[in-house]
Amino acid sequence: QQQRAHSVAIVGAPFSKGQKRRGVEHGPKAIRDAGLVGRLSSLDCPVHDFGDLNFQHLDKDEHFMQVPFPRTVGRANQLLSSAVSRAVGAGHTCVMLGGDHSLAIGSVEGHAQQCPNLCLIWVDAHADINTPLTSPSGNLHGQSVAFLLKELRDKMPNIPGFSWMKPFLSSADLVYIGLRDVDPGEHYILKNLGIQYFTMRDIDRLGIPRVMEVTLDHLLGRKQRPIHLSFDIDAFDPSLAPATGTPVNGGLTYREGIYLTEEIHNTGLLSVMDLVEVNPALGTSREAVEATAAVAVDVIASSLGQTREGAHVAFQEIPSPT
Ligand code: NNH
Ligand code: MN
Ligand code: MN
Ligand code: MN
Repeated sequence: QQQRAHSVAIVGAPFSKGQKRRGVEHGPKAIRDAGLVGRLSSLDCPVHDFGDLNFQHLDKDEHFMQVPFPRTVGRANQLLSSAVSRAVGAGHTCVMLGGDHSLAIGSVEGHAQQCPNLCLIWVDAHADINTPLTSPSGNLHGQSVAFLLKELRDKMPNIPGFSWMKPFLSSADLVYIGLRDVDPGEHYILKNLGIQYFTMRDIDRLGIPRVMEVTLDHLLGRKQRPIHLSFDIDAFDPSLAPATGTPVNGGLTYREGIYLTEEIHNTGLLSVMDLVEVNPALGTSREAVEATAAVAVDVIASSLGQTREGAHVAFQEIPSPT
């Protein structure tokens, strides 16, 4: 169905300390350079570009267990949380450009301040649900969801830098799409909490239309509520989106990704979207980086109402000659 175009706020989050590869902090610039603002303006959404947040690196930020830069990541997310909360509070649909996926902690938390009944769709090759005790890498971008879930409260140690937030999300209000690289501890958590997830195998078996039907019914079947879409670009196949830190073969096709986001737009309930893990330093060529950023722009535009069918915004009738 056709929805009224909401105003869109863009929040750039140039941050990379949730993982070990530098360069992902240049993601917001790469996505903007690929023409994001122009594309959204042509959808007749008023666009408010809030610019990029200014994150500080904290000195004296020792490892906590295996986790690098906990205070720096915690502080960055606190800043992002208030920016997202402000944007949503002002009535905008918010688009957060990462940066690495640890930023979803602050983005979802800030969204929840305004919309405590939100639900979360996590599109990713990875589940990002390690705790510091299960994580094989220590990296916080692989642990974001564990910070959000009430059910994992007793399994999370007190990580320095995160005392400003408490877990608030129920595992029933989360669906994963695109998984294909899940760590053993993560698999146990997914099964133990009974989380709804669709791996790439599930997409092969069911097809993306059925996956979206079940996803949206699971989250919205009982009651309509705001959607938070957290989209990791590595959900796509590396042939489409090579410029990312942890590519995994066998990802979403372009058409699956666009169908997924069209369906989310059609709910009329998208409230905040993250687009993360575009790393311009990792493409093998300038073309590879530009292709990755272009896919990111397409997925954002599609989430916000760009359709493959077209749209007759500028026409009330078929123009007649003379
Ligand atoms: N699961 C791995 C970890 O915890 C990899 C996470 N990397 C990601 N997640 N890119 O989306 O470190
Ligand atoms: Mn719309
Ligand atoms: Mn991720
Ligand atoms: Mn990922």
